[in-house]
Amino acid sequence: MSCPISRRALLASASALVPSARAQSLPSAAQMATDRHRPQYHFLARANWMNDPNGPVYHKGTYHMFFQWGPDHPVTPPSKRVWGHATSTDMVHWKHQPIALGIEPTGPESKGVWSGSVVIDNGVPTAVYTGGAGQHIATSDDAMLVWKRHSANPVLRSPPPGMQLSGWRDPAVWKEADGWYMLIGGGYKEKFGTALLYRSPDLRNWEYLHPLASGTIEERLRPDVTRGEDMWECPDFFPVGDKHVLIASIIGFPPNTYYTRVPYWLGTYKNRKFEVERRGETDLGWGYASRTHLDAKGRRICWSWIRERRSRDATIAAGWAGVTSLPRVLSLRPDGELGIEPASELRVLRGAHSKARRMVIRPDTKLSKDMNGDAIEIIAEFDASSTGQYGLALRCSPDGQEQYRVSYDEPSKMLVFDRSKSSLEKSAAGGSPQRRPFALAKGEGLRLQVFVDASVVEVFVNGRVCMSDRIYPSREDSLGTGLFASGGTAKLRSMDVWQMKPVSSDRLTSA
Ligand code: DQQ
Repeated sequence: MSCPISRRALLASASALVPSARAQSLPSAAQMATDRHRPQYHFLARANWMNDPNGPVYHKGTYHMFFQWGPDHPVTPPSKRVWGHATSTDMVHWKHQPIALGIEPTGPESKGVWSGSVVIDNGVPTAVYTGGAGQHIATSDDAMLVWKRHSANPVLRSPPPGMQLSGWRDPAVWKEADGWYMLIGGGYKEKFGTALLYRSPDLRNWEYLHPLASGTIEERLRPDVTRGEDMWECPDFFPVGDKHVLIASIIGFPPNTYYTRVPYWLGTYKNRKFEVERRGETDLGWGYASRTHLDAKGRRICWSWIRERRSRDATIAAGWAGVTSLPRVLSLRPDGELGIEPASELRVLRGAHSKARRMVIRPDTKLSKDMNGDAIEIIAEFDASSTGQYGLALRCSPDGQEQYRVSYDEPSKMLVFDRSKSSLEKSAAGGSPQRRPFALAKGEGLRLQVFVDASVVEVFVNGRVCMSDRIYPSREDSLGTGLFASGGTAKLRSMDVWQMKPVSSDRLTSA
């Protein structure tokens, strides 16, 4: 199916590819291309603000990534949000495309185009999303470059009658034998978040069924959480093995003011009811608004928005904000837990390789200079017999004043992510170390798979959890990689480091 392109859509797309007048006082693409905090192999917008991944989908040999983009400014507001678009054949190398869904001159979509999904409806790519207010749909052809909004938008105008909600947005859509199903994220005012289940024969007419889950499951599964918090954003729901997984991004009290966690709940889905059996986190750090899709091999791929952790002024000066995580493969592990691992496609980026084998880790172990870098992948395996606290020091300055630490504290069975010394620039570092419970099974050694990419650190631990963080070392020579240990005897079994190749010549600042 092909859609005629309107004059307005053409203008919107063209202006998206040229910095707007408003953005001209901000850094140029050439400046951003030399910005050492801007990643080399993570997907990110050409410039300005980016947040949630929207409607990632694999269709006819191409991966499409839509995303919340504020094309006019590095922070929002002032920038309104539209659907940016990029395509890839391998989930690693991306090409920016014109805006898919831009701001409308009037109506609810004049305020912004918010999050949602893309499904293929009888061969027709169809976006289902929150358009400023209410749930909207738009259709496209196989290239997904030009989208046509449905004339009856919003196809769903308001929450179920009588429900007092603190939010109602970010539809996730899937197909079952008897039709389309959709979750909309919401929150019972002053109580807890929820994900409301709807059904439709045609993606246009929706019938509300019931909440698939709500914050009360948090209270039941995690005694330390007393309420499900304010609102569940960006829900997602999908099968993994013979189980189902629900994801929500929880924004907390006071209403809608701070992002908290992105838990997943794993359980059994039967007769439109979801019986939760376990919970976990899709990201222990600064990932948010996780969205999933099936890839060419039928694997479930999860993407998250990795937020900035520097001041608003520094963000504006940089001219860009927000990064998309690496593609993460979700699976059901034999032990019943959800597995989270980086997609093997990323190996294509591996360049020069260096390795270390078997050593007792000293308090401050220097490694070969070949392992240094700010665009590297590390796989470090430690002996199961290791005791005390041990781990990796990343982006270290030669004198150790700047460094980021990832470690395991064996006595307390905690993973520790410590950015307190990651930058001498006080507003870009700090925060007490994050400590997250993580128990190794008997005989199980710690395995850290770490991706460092300029200001991004992504850590995968034993294929069971991951964590993303942001760091902004002030010194250009903060490139060292090291090992450290204290309070016990820790042994490294093996460590492999690859220098990673950039995915573009200009840090993805152009098409
Ligand atoms: N961001 C979107 C909302 C969503 C929130 C708008 C989550 O639809 O609830 O950019 O980051």
